[in-house]
Amino acid sequence: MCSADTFTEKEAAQKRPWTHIAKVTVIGNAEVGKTSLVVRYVEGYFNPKYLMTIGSNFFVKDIEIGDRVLRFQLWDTAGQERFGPIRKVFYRGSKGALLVYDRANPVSFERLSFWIEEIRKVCGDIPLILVGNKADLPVKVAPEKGEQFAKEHNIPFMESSAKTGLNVGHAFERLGQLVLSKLGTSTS
Ligand SMILES: Nc1nc2c(ncn2[C@@H]2O[C@H](COP(=O)(O)OP(=O)(O)OP(=O)(O)O)[C@@H](O)[C@H]2O)c(=O)[nH]1
Ligand SMILES: [Mg+2]
Repeated sequence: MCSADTFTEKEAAQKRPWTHIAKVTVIGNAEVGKTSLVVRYVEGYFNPKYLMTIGSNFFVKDIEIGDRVLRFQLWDTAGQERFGPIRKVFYRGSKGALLVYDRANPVSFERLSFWIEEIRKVCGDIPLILVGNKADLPVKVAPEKGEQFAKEHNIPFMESSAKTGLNVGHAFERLGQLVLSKLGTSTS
C-alpha cells in the first residue's frame, strides 16, 4: 500500500498549522482605513497614500487563541458606493466582520447603520466589532458616541490607528475570539 493511501483525514488535520478556519470581512465607508488596518495587521506597515480598493483584497493570518489556532481569511472590501453589488458577493460565508469608521470623519460614523444592515442581509447575526479608526488625528467623533452606538447594537468597540498600530491586533483578536466561540467545536 502506498503511503498516500494511509494518509488519513485525521493525520492531515494533525499536520495543519491551524485548528479552525473562518472568513471575516472588513466593512465601512471609503477611506476610513479598512485596507490600512488589514495591511498593518498582516504585513506590519502603514502606507499614507490612498489606494482605493477595487472589489476586494484577500489576506490570510493565523492567530493563536488559547490552545487553538484560528486561520483568518480576511476579506477587505471596497467602501466606495459603486462597489455595492459586488460587495454582497464577497460577504457570503463570512463568520464575522470588523466595522470601521473614521473618527476624523463624522459622515463615516453616520453611515454605520447602513453597513450593519448590508452585512446582516447576507450573513445574518454574525459577530461584529466596531472600530473608530485614525485615533492619531484630531477627533471629530467623540469616543462616547462610538461607545453609545456599540452599546445600542451590542457589539464591542475600540478606537484604533493603522498609522501607529494602536489596538489593531487587539481588534482582530477580539473578533477572532467571538468568531471562535460561535464556531464551537467545528473547524469552520
Ligand atoms: N492618519 C491616519 N491615516 C490613516 C489611518 N488609516 C488609514 N489612513 C489613511 O486614510 C486613507 C484611506 O485609507 P484606506 O485604508 O485606503 O481606506 P479604505 O477604507 O480601505 O478605502 P476604500 O478601499 O476606498 O474602501 C489613506 O491615505 C491611509 O493612509 C490612520 O489610522 N491614521
Ligand atoms: Mg481599501
